[in-house]
Amino acid sequence: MNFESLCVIGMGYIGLPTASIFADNGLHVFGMDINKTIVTGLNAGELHIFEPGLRGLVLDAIASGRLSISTNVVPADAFIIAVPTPFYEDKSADLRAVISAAESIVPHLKRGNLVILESTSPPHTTTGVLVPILEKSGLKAGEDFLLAYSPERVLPGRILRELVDNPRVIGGVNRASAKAGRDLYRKFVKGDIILTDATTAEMVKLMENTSRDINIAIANEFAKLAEKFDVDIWEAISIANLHPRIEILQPGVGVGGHCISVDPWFLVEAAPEATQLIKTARQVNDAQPEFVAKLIEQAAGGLQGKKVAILGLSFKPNVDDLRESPAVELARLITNAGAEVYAYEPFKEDAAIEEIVHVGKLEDALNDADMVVLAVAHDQFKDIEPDQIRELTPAEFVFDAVGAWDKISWEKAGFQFSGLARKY
Ligand code: SAJ
Repeated sequence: MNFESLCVIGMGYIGLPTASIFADNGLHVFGMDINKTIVTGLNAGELHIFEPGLRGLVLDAIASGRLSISTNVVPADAFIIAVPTPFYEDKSADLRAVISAAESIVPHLKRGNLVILESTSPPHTTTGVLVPILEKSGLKAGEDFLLAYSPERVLPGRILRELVDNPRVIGGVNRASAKAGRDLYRKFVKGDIILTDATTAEMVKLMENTSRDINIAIANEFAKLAEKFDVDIWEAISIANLHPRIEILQPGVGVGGHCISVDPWFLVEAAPEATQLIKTARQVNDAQPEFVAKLIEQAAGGLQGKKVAILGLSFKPNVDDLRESPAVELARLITNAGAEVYAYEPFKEDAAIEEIVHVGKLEDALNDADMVVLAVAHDQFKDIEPDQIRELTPAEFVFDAVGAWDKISWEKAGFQFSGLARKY
């Protein structure tokens, strides 16, 4: 099938790069977002998200006339839904954005169109939720129009490269739909394109993120054991990983972001009787900020009245995304323990977070601190020289929650150094 025009619904971390790459590869792309501020900003060349290389790509696509962004869904040969699927308080999937995106397509849907859902969704969302909505158009899915699920699987921080190079799964409601999806994504995807059915593709995505969550949970549990047995977890993991069939991930402050800390719950909700391990792993990772906060409290000999500089608030290194961030949770817990927290997040200097004083400069976090906590291993923090920090702060204690700093150098610079399961 040949596609000339495309409407991408949702201009977030996935929709915006996807729309821009399609435009860069010759399609006429209409980007749509319900948020007027985001749309106005993008049209003025201001991106609401940071991702390496994205700004230039978006600006070029707009300047070329092949990408236009508005608050309206418009008729096109194909539609991609790339909206968030968060969860409710009770951890059940909140599909409101997916549902309203599908509803907004209905008036524009024509015979021969292709609709793709990219948002991570519980099993059966494509067949059970999207089909009935889209068929309100009077057209039949798989016959009059084509419908597929194709999960995004890119890593924040490497989105532009991974969109092109990663293998892509396309699950159609029938074979013709999957093949049409392949024709669309072939415009830019260099990795393998694997065709399957829609529910398998939904499961694949959830299995990937769930298995990563479980692997991080075991690393976090190993860190707890290492604390108990006075072992340096970073050394222990590096030795264990020399085994040819072992690849233990890194412990840390916990698991955040909009994907891994959310997606496993979709499986737990869909099949509570079959997901004990998945649920426990989620609970282990959710409890990690509290575990780390206790270690920090011990290291500081109590937090009441202490001034604590927290370096990093994003959910992982080198990104600006604060969603579900365990570092933010850690900052809150330290505040609740009686400390005055000054947090610095270089990728989001203007972040406003309830209960936490967020400063725009590293110096402002450090200049009065009793303790410095490294919560996110941003490259620029990893490269910090302890001697330089010594000049900027009177702090006595340093706590490295992410295994990034060299204990001996910090001690040489006159700090009392400790960290998550650190001995060396
Ligand atoms: N983390 C650890 N230890 C590790 C690795 C990660 O504590 O060894 C933490 C991170 O700090 C972060 C969280 O886990 O808080 C998740 O980070 P991540 O880098 O593992 O993953 P995300 O959420 O940025 O992206 C994941 C990716 N999924 C997999 O690697 C299986 C990505 O490919 C998906 O596209 C993305 O979820 C998504 O959108 O679903």
